[in-house]
Parts: sequence; C-alpha cells; structure tokens
Amino acid sequence: MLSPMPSYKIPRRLPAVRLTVTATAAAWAMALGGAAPGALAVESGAPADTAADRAHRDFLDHGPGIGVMTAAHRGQWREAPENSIPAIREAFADGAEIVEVDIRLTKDGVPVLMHDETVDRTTDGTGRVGDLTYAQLRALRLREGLGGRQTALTADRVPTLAEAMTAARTHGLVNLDQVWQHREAVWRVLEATGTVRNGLFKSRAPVTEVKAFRTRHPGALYMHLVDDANATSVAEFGNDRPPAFEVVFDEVGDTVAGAAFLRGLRATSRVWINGMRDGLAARYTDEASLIAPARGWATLIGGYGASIIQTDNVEALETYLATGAAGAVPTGAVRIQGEEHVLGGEGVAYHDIDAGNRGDGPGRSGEDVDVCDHDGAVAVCWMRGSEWLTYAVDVPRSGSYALKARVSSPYSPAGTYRLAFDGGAPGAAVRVANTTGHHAFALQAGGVTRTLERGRHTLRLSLDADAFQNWNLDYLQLEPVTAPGE
Ligand SMILES: [Ca+2]
Ligand SMILES: [Ca+2]
Ligand SMILES: [Ca+2]
Repeated sequence: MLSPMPSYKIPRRLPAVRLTVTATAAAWAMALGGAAPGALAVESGAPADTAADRAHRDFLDHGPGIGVMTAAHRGQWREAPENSIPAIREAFADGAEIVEVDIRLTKDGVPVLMHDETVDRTTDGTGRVGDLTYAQLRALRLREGLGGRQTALTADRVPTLAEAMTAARTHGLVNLDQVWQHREAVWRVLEATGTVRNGLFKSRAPVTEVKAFRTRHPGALYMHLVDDANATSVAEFGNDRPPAFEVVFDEVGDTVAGAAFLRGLRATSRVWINGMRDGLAARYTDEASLIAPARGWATLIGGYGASIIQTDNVEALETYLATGAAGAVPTGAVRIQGEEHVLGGEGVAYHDIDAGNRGDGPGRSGEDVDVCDHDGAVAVCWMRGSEWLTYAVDVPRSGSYALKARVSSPYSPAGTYRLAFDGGAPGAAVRVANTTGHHAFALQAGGVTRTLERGRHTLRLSLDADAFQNWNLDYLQLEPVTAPGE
C-alpha cells in the first residue's frame, strides 16, 4: 500500500499512567522526574487539572506539535462488557483519552448505552431496545466482552447515558455515537450531569443542521464524519470548522485519503481515523499494526495525519505511542506463527480434513491448511477435531518455557489442543477460552511449562477428535520462566 504524503511526525509520549488513586501522583512524579502536577496545584491553591481537563484541551488543539489521542471503541471490552461502566473506567485507566459509546433510547425515552438495535448479542434478554422500558432493560445482565449467545453473563447492567457521563467526568471525553437524532435529549443529560465538556457529538448530517446545533450549544464538542460520499461538506463549514473530522476511507485511492484533502483538515482540526476493521482506513488496522506498525498505526499517523486513533486494542496502541513498538515478542521468547507450519503436505507436515485453503488468508500454495485474514490478523482457521500441524522451533537458550497461544473464538467451549515436542507423547489437553469473537484475538496462558534445550525442536499441535473444535490460532509463544533469584 502507498504512503500518501510527506510524513507527519509521530509523537512519542509518556507511558500511560494508571488512574488509580494511589498510583497517580507517584507515577506522574516518576514519569516526569519531579513532583506530580496535581499535587503542586493543590499545594498552590489552584484547582487540580484533571485528565478530562487535559483531554478537553488536547482535543481543541490541532497545532503541529500535538500528541496522538487514543479512543477506545465501545470502551475496554477486553476487560469488561462493551458499553458498560467498568469498560469506560478500564479504558481510561489503560490510557485512553476518549471512550466511544453507542446510545439508544428505551421505550420510555431513557438514553442508554447499547450498540445493536436489539439486546440479543450483549445481554441475557431479547428484543429491540426501543420496545423495552428502562425497568425491563435494567433487569438484564450484560455478557462479557463483545457478547454472543455462548458468552458468560456478568453482574453488570446496561448503563444509562447519565451514569456513563458521570463515570467519565474527571477522566476524559466520551464520543457519543448514534446520537444525532436524539441530540437535544442527549444535550440535556450532559447539562444535568455537569459533563458538557466531556461529551463529543458526531454526525454526517447536512452542514446547515450541524451549524444550527453548534449555534444553539456553543459549548458542545462536535466532530464531523467524512467519506467520499460527503467530502464536499468540509468546504460548507467555511471558516467555522469543527475541531475534529472523522475520516473513513475503504480504499487508499479515496478522495478523503488524499494528501491535499487531509492536509486541509489538519490545518484547522484534529483528524480521527479508525483502526478496528478493514474498510475504515483501507487495510491499516489494529491487527496489522501488531504485525508491523507501518501496516497500521505508523502509516495512519505519519502518512495520513491521524491525530486521534480509535482502536479495539487500547493497551497495544498506548504502548506503541510510548515506545514506537507494537506487538513485540517479549525478551527471550519464541513466537511461532500458526500459519507458518512445516511444509511437506497432508499426513506428513499436517492433517487437515478438507482439501485446499477454506480461509480468505494467505495460505501456502498447494497446501490444505486453512488460513484466514481477520482484519489484518493472519491465523489458522477452520480448525477441526483430528487436525494437527507441525512447527520447527528454534529455542535461543536452554531453560524453562511457559506456553501461550494467541487465539480467538466466540464459542464456549471453543476447543482444546495438545502439544508434543520432538516426537514425544502429546501433553495434557489445553482448553481454549471464549474470546467473544472470531476477530477478538487474545493471548491465553496454556498452563503448560516445558524445559527445552537450546537449538531446533519439532513441535506438533493436535486437536482432539472427540472434543468440539472451532477456534483460530494466530500464534503460539514460548516465554522464558525466570527462576527466583535469576
Ligand atoms: Ca483445508
Ligand atoms: Ca481445517
Ligand atoms: Ca499469525
């Protein structure tokens, strides 16, 4: 893919500071090499500068030296149910300045957080949000992560917008998605909760409608969404441009992905680009970033001028912004890509139960192993009972290694695997846990530790024939276990 323009500077920033009460002052003092700014402000009698104050100020700053802001898609759903209060808290704690949430109205007109039209995916209930009263909705329990019918229930409930805004008040901004048609009701909630400075409206509505809203509520933060269908709307703002534009391009050749167009936006506003899926910013995705930053975040920032990135991987993006590295192999560890199996064919190097590559990813020519490309994550897919794969593993240093696997599956159970080294007997079955989506990869500890000598080993991964199997393998990882005192 082409990098479209002379590069923007990729700003490095301090590692994310956990927003826990006990850690904040000390962490800032350590990070800055001095006293915590909050503590100084309190001592001098000035009001403390909250993370939300800083996010509000940063959002309105489009100057050349600005840092990149992180927006957490549906909150930190890797640690809590999407669009839940814990997901909002965890996103901010993990370093996001902005949390994206989706708003719908209940039958009795209460704005609540829910992405889908129905509650089926994310709760233990069924039906349309608009057909349920708030009391009915509140009786439901949210499922973990991205939900799904086989995903475990939590004790968390569907939050109201008022609860979400209150949770964010001192921590950061809230990108209010799907609210434009209810914008006045939403505005009233922001006023009532004292969170006018936290709420970020967005739409791709006609510019006259946007201008009327911004005139009526001069304090409202607003971002305008542009793609090739409404690229001309930018000019209609004249000299009264919003502080941010969300740019969506499914192809690198789109008008809105052009260098001149993006330079024009950057001159007056922040540029928000999405990394969650293919087609939001061509194929520059979160997952591609984890393989090589140039395939995602580095190019979005350096080439396309992104100054806000919305992500499904807050921690990895924060690490990238702090260090310049993404998806790095831990020191001393060995990563074995699932799709990089030994060659040699069916029955020799692997066993795959149906001919050819059933996946849409870059399988090896003439081989039957199924390889999928899940928004940039290249993984073995269509994994079924009785299948097996072999790998050549170069161990750099003799010692004890813990085995982990980066996997995905929306099922409970998802499946199991066994590992055998150097022709030995397969080990105990390792259970794959539901990650709440085929596209939701997570590194899971296998509970297996092996002592391995330095040098090349053969590793065979096999799936029991008598167990349910429907999961995807991005990679296996051997991580050195450090003995105490070593
Ligand atoms: Ca196959
Ligand atoms: Ca298969
Ligand atoms: Ca892989």
